[in-house]
Formats: sequence, C-alpha cells, structure tokens
Amino acid sequence: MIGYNMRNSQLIPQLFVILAGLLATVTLVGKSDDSSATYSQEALDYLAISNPETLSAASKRALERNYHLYENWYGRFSVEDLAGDFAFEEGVIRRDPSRVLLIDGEYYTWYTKSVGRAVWFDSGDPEAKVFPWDKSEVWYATSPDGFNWTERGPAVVPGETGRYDDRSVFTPEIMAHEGKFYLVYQAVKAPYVIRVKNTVGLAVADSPHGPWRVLDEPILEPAENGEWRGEKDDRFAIKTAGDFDSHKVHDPTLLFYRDKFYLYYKGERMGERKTSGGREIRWGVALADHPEGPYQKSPYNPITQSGHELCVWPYQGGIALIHSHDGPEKRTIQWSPDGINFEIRAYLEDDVPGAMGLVESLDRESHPLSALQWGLAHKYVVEPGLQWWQGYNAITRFEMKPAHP
Ligand code: AAL
Repeated sequence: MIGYNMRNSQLIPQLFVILAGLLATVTLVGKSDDSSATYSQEALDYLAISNPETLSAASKRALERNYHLYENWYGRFSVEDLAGDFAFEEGVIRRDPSRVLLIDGEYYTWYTKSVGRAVWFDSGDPEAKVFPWDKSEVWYATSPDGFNWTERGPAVVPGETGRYDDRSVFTPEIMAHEGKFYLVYQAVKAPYVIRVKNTVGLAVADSPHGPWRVLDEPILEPAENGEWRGEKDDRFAIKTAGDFDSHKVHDPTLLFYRDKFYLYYKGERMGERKTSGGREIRWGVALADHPEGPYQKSPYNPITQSGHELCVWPYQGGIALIHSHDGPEKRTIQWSPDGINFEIRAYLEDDVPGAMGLVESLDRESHPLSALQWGLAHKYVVEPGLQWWQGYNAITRFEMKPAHP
C-alpha cells in the first residue's frame, strides 16, 4: 500500500516499480501463450513436431511433460519362481516381501506368513480367516544368492487379546538405521470385519534376528473423518467419505530422508469409488524426527492419485516411485525432487510385479532403473474356479531390463 502521507519524491520511484511489475507480467503472459517459443528444437525433433505453430493437444501434452527427456526410465519386468523355502507350498501364504537387506554376505527379507485358505466375510464365524493376510505373522528368511531362501522363523506375531494387533500383523517393511532395525507393518484388531480400520505397528531390534520390541501403540491410523451409513458391514455405504485414508492405512514403508523419517503408505477411503484407472487408491506420507515417532501426516497428502503396494527409493537427491495397479497413473514410474511432488517419468506396458521389495545394497544412482535390477515380489496361485482370496501366495523374484541400459 502506498501511504496517504507519502511525499511526491517518494511516490515517483514507487509508481515506477509498480508499472515495471505490471509490464513484466503482461510480457510473461504473452510469452506463455506462444508455446512454440518456449520449447527447444531438440524437444520438437524428438517428438516429431514439424509445425510448432499448430500443436495438437497430444503434442502440447508431450512438450509440457518433457517426454523427450525420459527414455532412460522405460524398461520391462520379468518374474521368476524362487527355490528353497520360497518355492510355492500348497496351503501356505507367503506374500508382501519387504526390501532386501544385505548383512554379512547374506540377503534378508521379512514377509507375511499364514496357513490355510481364506473364506471371506460371510461365514458367520468371527474366527474364520477372511483374507489371505488375515491371521498372519511377520516372518523372515535369508539367502546367500537371492534365489535360494531359508525361512528363519517369526519376527513379530499378533499381540495379546485386546491390543491393536491382536488379530493379524502383515505386509512388513524394514529399515536399518544407525545399528538398529525397524519393522513397520499393518496391524488388525479383532474382529476382522469389512469395515475394520487397520493401523500401522512398529517393532525395533538390535539384530536382524531380533528379539523385536513392539511399540504399545500404533504409529499411524486412518483419518478420523468420514461416516458410515447404517449398521450393515458394507464399506460402500457412507454418509461422508472423509480423507483419502479414512478407511485403511496400508503398505507402510519407512525411509530416512533429509534428516527425517518418511513413512510412506497407501490410503483407502471409506465408500471407495472407481476412477478412470480403476480403484481409487492414493498414497500419503507421514514424517517424524525419530524413527519411533510421533508421525505427522503431511499436509500435502495425498501425494499420489494412483498406486497399490508401496515401492519408493532414493534417487538423485529425490525419491522415485513405481505404481503397479489402480488409478489413472497405474503402471508408471515417477520421481520427485522432494519426496512429495511426483511427476511421471515412464509408462510401463507390462503388469508390474505385485508388492515389490527392492534390494537396498544395489547401486541406485548410476541409472534411473538401477535400483530395480532385481528384487522380490509375490504371486497368486489360485486353482481354477476359485476366487482370488481362496488362493495362496508365493514370493517370487523380479528383474527389470532398461530399454536404454
Ligand atoms: C496388499 C497390500 C496390503 C493389503 C493387502 C495385504 O496388496 O496392499 O497388504 O492390506 O493387499
């Protein structure tokens, strides 16, 4: 504001600054309207745009999204079965492998383990297993070569009756930090009904073999806004939907990044709807100064508009991610300079392996896809005629071959 008592000698330079500002604004707007002026000849050549004065919507989009810069982010996945205790075993569920740590020459992974077929929610028996990951424990296994795995036993099991994790603990991720090991995982308290709101638990150990100290309280919970409609156990019947994570907080993944602990997770919303890319699934992040919390959900959440199981890794000072299924940006690889603001780098044509666990010890910086050279995933084995939840799961190995190594 220009003060009413300002003398003329002061007023003239002020007006000059304001006029110059207005002129600059008009010039900028003019430039951005003329899109051909903003793009390099290299971009136009790469995208085969010979007439930059007449850009189609697709050409504009390609230029705006810098498609000419990201060919190195494109590659193809392959998946193979594993040996030893990770060979498929009828009646046993091994799924959602964590990242792989290399410790004293041995690879380690943590995963969901349970036995027996799931029967879904309508059996009338509150003790019946409702999903493949219900009534599960977090187990770990080791391998000298990443192919042949030996199961070592349970790391974290459900807590005593009445605790937040008394029904099932599953979908773990591991973080090694300053000599300690942190397991984050999903927890469900009984009864496991369709509307159950799960939480995220955390356990700490000095050795990958444990013993694991489980925190008394969860470190993350669904948003508290959102209201069910009626008493029937129906996740689609809502009065209000609430935030993107009002129903579930899934697939927790912990990273130490920029002096903070970033807890990435997948949110599911009450009354889930469909999008142009399928199920509405989004990811969020919660930050803490200490690995045990407290974790504060980012005000930028949701930080994605797609994705299923979490897969994030540090790359070139930022964070990269891969979306497998669900949402308009499914099967994309993305990168953010800050762990929050992700942009699409590549669109994949194959199914992305389910629940990828990346190998921490791989070189991650020499190529955008070097973090994905190999890792663990899971597959479903479902007999013909059965529903997906009646099947079993086995842990598999994936490899990614970049189109431009
Ligand atoms: C997976 C993950 C979470 C879900 C279930 C087990 O694909 O998203 O882990 O809870 O399915």
